[in-house]
Amino acid sequence: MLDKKEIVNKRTIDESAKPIIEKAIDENLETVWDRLEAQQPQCGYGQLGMCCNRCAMGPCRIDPFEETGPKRGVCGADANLISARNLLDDLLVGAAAHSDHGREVIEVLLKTARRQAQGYEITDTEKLRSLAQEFEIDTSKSDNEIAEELALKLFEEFGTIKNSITFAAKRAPEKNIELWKKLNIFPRSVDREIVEAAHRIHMGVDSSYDNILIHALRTSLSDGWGGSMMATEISDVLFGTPTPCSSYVNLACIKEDCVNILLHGHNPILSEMLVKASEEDDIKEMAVKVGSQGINLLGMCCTGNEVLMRRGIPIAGNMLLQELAIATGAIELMLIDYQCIFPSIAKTAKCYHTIVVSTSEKARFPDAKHIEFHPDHALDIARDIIKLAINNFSNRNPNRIKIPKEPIKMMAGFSVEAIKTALGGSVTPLLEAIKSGKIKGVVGIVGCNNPKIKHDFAHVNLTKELIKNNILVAETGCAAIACGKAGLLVPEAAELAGDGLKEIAKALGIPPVLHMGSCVDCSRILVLAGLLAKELGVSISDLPIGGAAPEWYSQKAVSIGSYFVASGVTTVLGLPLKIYGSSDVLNLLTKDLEKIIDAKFIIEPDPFIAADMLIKHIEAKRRKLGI
Ligand code: BF8
Repeated sequence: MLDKKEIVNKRTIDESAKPIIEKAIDENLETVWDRLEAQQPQCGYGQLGMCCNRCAMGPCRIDPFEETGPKRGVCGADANLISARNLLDDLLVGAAAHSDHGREVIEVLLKTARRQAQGYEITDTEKLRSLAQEFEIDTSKSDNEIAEELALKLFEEFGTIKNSITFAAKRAPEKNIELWKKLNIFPRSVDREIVEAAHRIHMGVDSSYDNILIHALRTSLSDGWGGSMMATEISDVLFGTPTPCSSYVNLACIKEDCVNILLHGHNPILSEMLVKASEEDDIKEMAVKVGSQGINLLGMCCTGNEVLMRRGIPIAGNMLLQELAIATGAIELMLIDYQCIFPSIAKTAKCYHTIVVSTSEKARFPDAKHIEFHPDHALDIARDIIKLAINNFSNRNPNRIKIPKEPIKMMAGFSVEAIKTALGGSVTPLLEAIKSGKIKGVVGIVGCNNPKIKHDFAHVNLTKELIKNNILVAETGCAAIACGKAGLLVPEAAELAGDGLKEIAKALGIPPVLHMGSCVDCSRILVLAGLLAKELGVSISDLPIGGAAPEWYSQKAVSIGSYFVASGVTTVLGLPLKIYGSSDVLNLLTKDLEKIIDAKFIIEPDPFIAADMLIKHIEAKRRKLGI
């Protein structure tokens, strides 16, 4: 039986989380770690990807190891088909989540252009016009006219008329496009690939596991070069393209003397309005009148990343900290939109005074107060939500407040545009540094937390090992937040890097680990890789780069990992895909794929071994390029 300290140390390396995990244990608050424990042992068939609950002849399960166990489901599907269908199911859900988020941002762009959205404006007109050029829109028109036409054209990226995703056609290197066309995985449109994926996994449709997995790659490309990329680009148009900024991270960003509002979820369209409303004088006065020192907006997960990189709003933590933030007893209101929000979060909040406000019509949560978001009166909605938080300040129980000390400083905002600016206007100096060997390569570390892995341990240790070996790290999502908390996202962290990377980071005054945004902003990593490959005249798969999702949990991460691989970026996953019941599927994704697309998945839970593998992979790519 472990004592409290041992339990805490087993769960996390985040010093700001440790005292709050202790508090949660003392207060008998159920958290994600307790629920994981209650699920033990988890279903072995599920872990191997060997159960199928797709139709009413089932549920069926395959026993791949026991000789006498069933080898086919009632419909006749074998282990290969069941695991491939399950994987595509996960992937298409993740791609849909990113892309539906993207569509909502485009809807706001259209309403903004038509002056039907309250509080929004076009912030980055330069990006608007450069996107207009990519979409062959006449740029002599007004910003609003361009924005309207662009929004309508982007909607067609979801449809079936054009049959070609524009960003994939225009931004990917020629060699990638050729290969995608040869393999018939060039993404036709966002909705088409996702709907077709859902169709293929219906009983009696695609019954060939490799054909299903090939379509999985195409679906993922429609996310990375389609839905996610549109979410990124149009968020930049509306709210500004991120530039390097400094802020703070961890649970110590919660302020005892302020009205604390936590912005949790993914889409910046409402949280941006909360930031705006919180700056209004009458709102500020109202907060002071209830005895607080003001309003303290805080981010969490990817909504947090969005407002961090554009507004410098401090970020309280990554996915596993959502319950702990509430357990500090000092959060007046948690605003949620969608994705990565525990379904039980409002139940958790009931143990404290925190009000959870759900805002999306498509994401209702039991026990949460629902205030539906509509862009046509977004600012009014934001004001109402802030007032609700202010009026809740007096309901705190001062005896139950515990806030850790020492927020950690971090830098964010490294969009591709910002990286180019830091390098003097192009990616050429980065390529020169790579050619000279000062920077050996680049690894994108992305994705989530997962209670099956000690919180932040894999992110932080993988990152440290890579920068020590002169590999520049680009991060998004909860990975970026983890490394922010570990003090790796400040220029001073260059001291932890190898000599070459240290020299360059110091000369530019940047951290050796670049925060590139939220999870939809993994598309920024694709754009950067595309630019590097185009400049060298090679395919993305020829570059000395890699990807990693060391603590992934979500279906979105399955899609991201897959579009990295489909784009030519070999990617390490810290937790296994649910494919181990089928040696054919496992072999295809972790070995044979390399022969087809020159990239593959590596499954490796140990971050030190994973670092070693990525370093070797990068060295091999360098040798092949002759650098
Ligand atoms: O989209 S990294 S836990 S918060 S899924 Fe979720 Fe994973 Fe965090 Fe952002 Ni991405």
